[in-house]
Amino acid sequence: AGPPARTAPAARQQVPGASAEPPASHSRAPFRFDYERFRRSLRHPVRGARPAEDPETRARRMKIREMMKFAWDNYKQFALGKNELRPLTRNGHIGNMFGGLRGATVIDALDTLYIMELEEEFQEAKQWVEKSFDLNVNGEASLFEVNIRYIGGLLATYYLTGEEVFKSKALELGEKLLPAFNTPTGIPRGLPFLSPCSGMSWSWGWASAGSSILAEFGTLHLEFLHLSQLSGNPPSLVSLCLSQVMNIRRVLNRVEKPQGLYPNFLSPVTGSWVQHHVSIGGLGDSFYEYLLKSWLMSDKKDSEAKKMYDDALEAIEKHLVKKSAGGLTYIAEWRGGILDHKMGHLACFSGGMIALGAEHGAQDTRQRHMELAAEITSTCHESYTRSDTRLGPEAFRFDAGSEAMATRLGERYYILRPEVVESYMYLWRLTHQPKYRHWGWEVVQALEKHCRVEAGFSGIRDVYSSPPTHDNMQQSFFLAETLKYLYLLFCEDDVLSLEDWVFNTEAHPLPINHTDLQAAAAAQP
Ligand code: DMJ
Repeated sequence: AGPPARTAPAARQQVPGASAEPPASHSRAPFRFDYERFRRSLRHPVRGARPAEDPETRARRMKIREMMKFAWDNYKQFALGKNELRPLTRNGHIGNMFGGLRGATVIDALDTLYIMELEEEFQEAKQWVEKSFDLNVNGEASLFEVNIRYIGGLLATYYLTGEEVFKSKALELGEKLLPAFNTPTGIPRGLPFLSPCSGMSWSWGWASAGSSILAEFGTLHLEFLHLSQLSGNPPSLVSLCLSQVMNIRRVLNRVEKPQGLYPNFLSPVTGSWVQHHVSIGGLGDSFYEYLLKSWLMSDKKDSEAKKMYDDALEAIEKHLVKKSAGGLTYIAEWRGGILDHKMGHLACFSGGMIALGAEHGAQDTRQRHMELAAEITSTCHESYTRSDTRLGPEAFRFDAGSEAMATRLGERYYILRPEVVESYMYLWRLTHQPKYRHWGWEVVQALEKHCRVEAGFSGIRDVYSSPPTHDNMQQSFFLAETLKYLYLLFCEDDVLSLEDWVFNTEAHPLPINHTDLQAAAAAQP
């Protein structure tokens, strides 16, 4: 076993339906999460009402549902139980991200199938989880990827359906991730070793493995809070682990931040930054997202998270937000004080995040942040419209005469990523400006034209080349995120309402804790 926890447990936060009392001792009656009470506390029906609606919007939504069915059916036929589908060679891909776990596409697809009311397909996925999802596996896994895809997907499906199997698998898997936190600072290492025997059996390889990544150790809070509360009383290993997740913020608050910015690499041994690379795209992205969403998920009680988000955004606005010669607003990267005028596709999620923060933010910053969010989303749209395929590259630049286009060969690919349509979905919900639906529909058409192949959807190697060459990979996040956000863009606002749910960084919805409504729900028989 690794070293013991180094910090006192942090103050517990609540999730809807959970007991108001922290599980302080083993002698209390066992805790049971009251699912019915949780459902009563939601402000909107999960799949929403369908009033008379514009037939074109409905037809577009149904088209996206058909794309989901096509992606799922092909995965099921050629790759069920593998992590992803290879649609050209019609077989499965396993990869090495999930440490022996299988079925990433099943778990990532579950809640999308449910939301789209693809009932038969949802049952197929559920059956696979019940009969074939094996947690007795060996191997080094990415803590971040297992958390956002597997734990997030299982938790969301439990909250949507109330089916116990999803909760118990999430809790069991959560315990297997705990060895990651056994480091001198409590900042987890990125690659814990999953073992069939015990969650505490692990490799010490981390000691030399270098630094932990901001977006990885900063993207645990939402899921671990829910795991902890669902595991209840007596405290399980997972619930004890929440104190470690809370400790991450303490380490981050202590360490000095250059110009108020958060570099992407931190040593889990010393708790100091390893190098000064700052990015709101890859390596940094979901850290900022989880600060804002932790506050929202706590029904705006977690003021520490909100302050950290506000301070970080202020520093980003001051040092990283730039305008190109052609008038496009973008967020640059920062390397030890020098700007790299590049935006990754991953950074395009920030339009949606900043809009969501603006909607709930202080009066004096609301309009400015909403404008910034709209400008960034528009720049990301430009990165799509400036390509021959109308899909955006992995990274685009604003230097040497270039505007919102990839300049390096290695940055021209598109792997079915969701971030741009994610921002369209938030901007649509928060402004109802028709352009966001138009832009989303452009993406649907481009996906159909360039990424749909005979047996599924594939990423492409060069967005500037039409017809493109395919990469033979249907990523699991295409089903979890890209298609879900597109579908929601053409839904009424009460389908997975932003008043009831926050989306984890893999688009798996987790419920907001409505303290006011909980009391009312508890009072009902
Ligand atoms: C997803 O797994 C998540 O959105 C993550 O936060 C970033 N990368 C992919 C999609 O691009």
